[in-house]
Amino acid sequence: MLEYSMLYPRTSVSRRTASLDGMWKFHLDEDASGEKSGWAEGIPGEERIPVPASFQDFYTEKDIREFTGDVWYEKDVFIPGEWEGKDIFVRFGAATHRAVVYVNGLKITEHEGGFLPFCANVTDVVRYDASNRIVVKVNNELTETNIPCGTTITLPNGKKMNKPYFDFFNYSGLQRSVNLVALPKESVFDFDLQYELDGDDAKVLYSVKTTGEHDVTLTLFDAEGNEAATATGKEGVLEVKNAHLWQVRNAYLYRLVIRIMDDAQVLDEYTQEIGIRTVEVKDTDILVNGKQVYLKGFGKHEDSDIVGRGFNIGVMKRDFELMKWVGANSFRTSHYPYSEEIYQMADREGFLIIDEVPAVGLFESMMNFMEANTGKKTAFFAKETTPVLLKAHLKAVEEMITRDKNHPCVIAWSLLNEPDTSDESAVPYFAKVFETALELDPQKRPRTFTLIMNSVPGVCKCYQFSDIVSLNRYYGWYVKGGYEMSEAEVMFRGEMDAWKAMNLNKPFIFTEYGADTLESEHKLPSVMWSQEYQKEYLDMTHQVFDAYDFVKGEQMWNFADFQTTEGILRVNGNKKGAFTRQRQPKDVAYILKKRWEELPLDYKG
Ligand code: CKU
Repeated sequence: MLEYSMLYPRTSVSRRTASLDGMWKFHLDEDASGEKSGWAEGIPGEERIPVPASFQDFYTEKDIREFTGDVWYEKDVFIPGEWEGKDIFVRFGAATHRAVVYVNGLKITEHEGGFLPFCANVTDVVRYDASNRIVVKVNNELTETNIPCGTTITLPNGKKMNKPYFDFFNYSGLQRSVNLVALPKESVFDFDLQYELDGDDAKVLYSVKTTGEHDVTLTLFDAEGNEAATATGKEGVLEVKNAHLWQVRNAYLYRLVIRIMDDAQVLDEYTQEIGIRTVEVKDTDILVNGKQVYLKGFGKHEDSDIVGRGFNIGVMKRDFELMKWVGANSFRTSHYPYSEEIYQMADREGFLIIDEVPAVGLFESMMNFMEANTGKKTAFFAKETTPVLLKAHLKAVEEMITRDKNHPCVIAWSLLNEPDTSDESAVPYFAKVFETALELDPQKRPRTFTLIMNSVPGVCKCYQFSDIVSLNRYYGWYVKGGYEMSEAEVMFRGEMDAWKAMNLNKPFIFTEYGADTLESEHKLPSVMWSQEYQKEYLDMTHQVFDAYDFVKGEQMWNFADFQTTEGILRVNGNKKGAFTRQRQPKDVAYILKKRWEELPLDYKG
């Protein structure tokens, strides 16, 4: 069991929350001397920075944008006297990639992994009706023993630099909301839900974990606020008559209220919106509520101007409006679990999410796919340090599933993105990751990982672990682009025929396909990088999808242009977006809109 509850912070009769978002003091620690210099008690200077946000894109100095090492944040917070007697936590939505938290000068906790929440239990150190100082040291170095993978070098001038093994800018800092949370001594710690549909009715099988011995009661309210079911006991069943199902792009949310009772007294109350729906894979179908669904959508990023990877509520809203406009019904949280608010919105809007753990870069070098066809022998999982990486990976899987398991929008777990699967050493690693996810998920959702371009039949040693086989394919871009596109199509069909011949009896989806396209470039006839070429590339690729019955979904790379490390393959970022980074459509968005509005939800069903 995790040390602290992953439940989203909410105020109720028994719970209090206070947002700590806003301006925080900020300082770079160029020579990693913060602790020695007493920064745990307070950081020097008067610089202030917004939270949540990546720290990189506010400043005009390149040394700040590229800064690799420790950055320190500080905020003084007043803790009300009425909270005395409760358990007090500082909850971080995420700190990228690792953090140490000090409160009133004392070290309280540390956390490894930059995309999942953690809490500092400060009950024993806070001063009530007084100001308390929170200081956080955040470190953004990349290693091969934590996810996402990369390395950190020191330049001859003494400055450190990140070398990601992945294709997105190493944004970091306090990129998600920070909350102060007060919980009663006896509180709801976690809960699990499973669904069974029975004609018009549904059963919600539940189990609740609390920090004490008192009994719990559950009440389910429908969207009008009427009571739909009740139950008592830490484990049991909510019987819902004439259940309204949560459907794709037609969501219905119930409100679940969990109470810990001491006779008539409510010791704790926690409320969450839930959706009644089932998910399963059967033969080559993905079924939601027993009905076939075809996935249409994107691989996304949390990425926007100025705030970088910082959660931005306005960008979230715009992204959902664009996804609805273009006729999408799903997205993958490439390449890390996103901010919790995004899942809440997907629950409400009826989008399907493939939830991805930050296991990206498990293949040396960022442009690994450029080497993929050179025949170079690689064995990422045969390193001496692999057991350390696996431990961090499993912990992230546990945190992600615990955090996200009760969202109806989450229909599958993506456990790795484009790992090196060409060597046998990957097999035991995959076995452990896939088995752990199955154990942890009460709903036993389908598991997948995305296959890099050279993970083809005969090479990939790990596709058998996937319940849904997810392919990232760039025939016509990284392979045989431009005037050789017809040859790309032949190769693409060749690969698909090979998968077909294997008769895996599993659904296949495309989790990536795309072509870099500059919004400024138009050219007739097309050239690579022009808007015309992106359309031709998509048309060819879609024709191949349509030719294979076992292909049950398409998520284009990428929803929008996004920032990457600078280099000769990227023009100020990855430009494969259907939309620009400012969320305006490229021409191709209209092609997608036409196609996706025409394709029925049960396409190929
Ligand atoms: C994307 C084999 C392709 C790997 N894929 C990963 C993703 O993060 C990249 O942005 C490729 C790309 O090259 O656009």
